[in-house]
Amino acid sequence: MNTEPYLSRIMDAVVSMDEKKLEDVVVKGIEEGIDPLLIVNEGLTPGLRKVGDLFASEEIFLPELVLAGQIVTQLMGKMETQLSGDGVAKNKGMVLIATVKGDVHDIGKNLVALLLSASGYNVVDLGKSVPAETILEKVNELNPQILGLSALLSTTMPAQREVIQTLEEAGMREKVKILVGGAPVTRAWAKEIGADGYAEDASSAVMEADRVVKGTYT
Ligand code: B1M
Repeated sequence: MNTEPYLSRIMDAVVSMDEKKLEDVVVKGIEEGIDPLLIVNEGLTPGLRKVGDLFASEEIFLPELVLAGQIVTQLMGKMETQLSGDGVAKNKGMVLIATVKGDVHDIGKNLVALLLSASGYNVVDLGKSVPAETILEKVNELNPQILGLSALLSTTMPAQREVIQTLEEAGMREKVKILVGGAPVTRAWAKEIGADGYAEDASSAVMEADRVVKGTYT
């Protein structure tokens, strides 16, 4: 199958918020052997980005933004088995992951959690809008190798820094490697706030997690 027109059909179905059409197209593609991750990265995600652009330019409004988010969340829930792959029996360590306080975006964080889990990490997902104090408590309790912090709003990026400062103040910063991500987050921001790693998407989050665990992050 030529994937380009197929992926643009997926994008269109997200933008038009046509749940039935979207599911039909995705199911057909998976049956025909298209990589589910390609569907997410090059179909669903750009579709949602386009929805975000339409929202920003006031061509659509909050109810539509909510609907698009719900449709994609539900669909990705149904794709979980395919996205998890064959299930590798490795034990790479524990990742504690959360979307930071004030931020309820969790589609990307959930995808990162899923791929980390599929690659052999034991992932504990604290959910969305998680306060720094809760994260501190959980780091203390669970002693994870990696703490993953997602932020999708420019206004919640500082909450990533707050978590790092909270860990520092508690004398626990050195106990855990910190990986940050989310659409507005950059490697420069990660460096500025003292994170150990940054990833722009879920696949690179797995590679970055492997790197920070091995201590080869530069
Ligand atoms: Co919101 N929203 N939203 N939204 N929303 C954005 C982010 C926005 C860019 C849209 C826009 O205006 N253009 C804009 C932010 C602007 C800014 O801050 N610069 C925005 C806004 C303004 C808002 C509200 C303030 C709207 C309002 O109420 N007036 C509000 C905020 C609520 C809050 O959090 N307090 C809001 C609400 C929502 C919904 C709840 C309706 C819904 C979220 C549903 C949900 O997540 N369950 C929603 C949605 C769907 C979006 C867009 C359209 C799509 C986000 C998404 O899921 N993308 C988004 C537009 C955009 O991103 N351009 C937008 C798909 C997902 C797979 O990608 O999340 O980027 P992403 O995750 C990627 C990478 O970023 C990375 O890997 C992921 C997978 O590849 N990654 C990590 C993510 N976390 C990582 C962590 C890592 C590593 C990599 O390590 C730990």
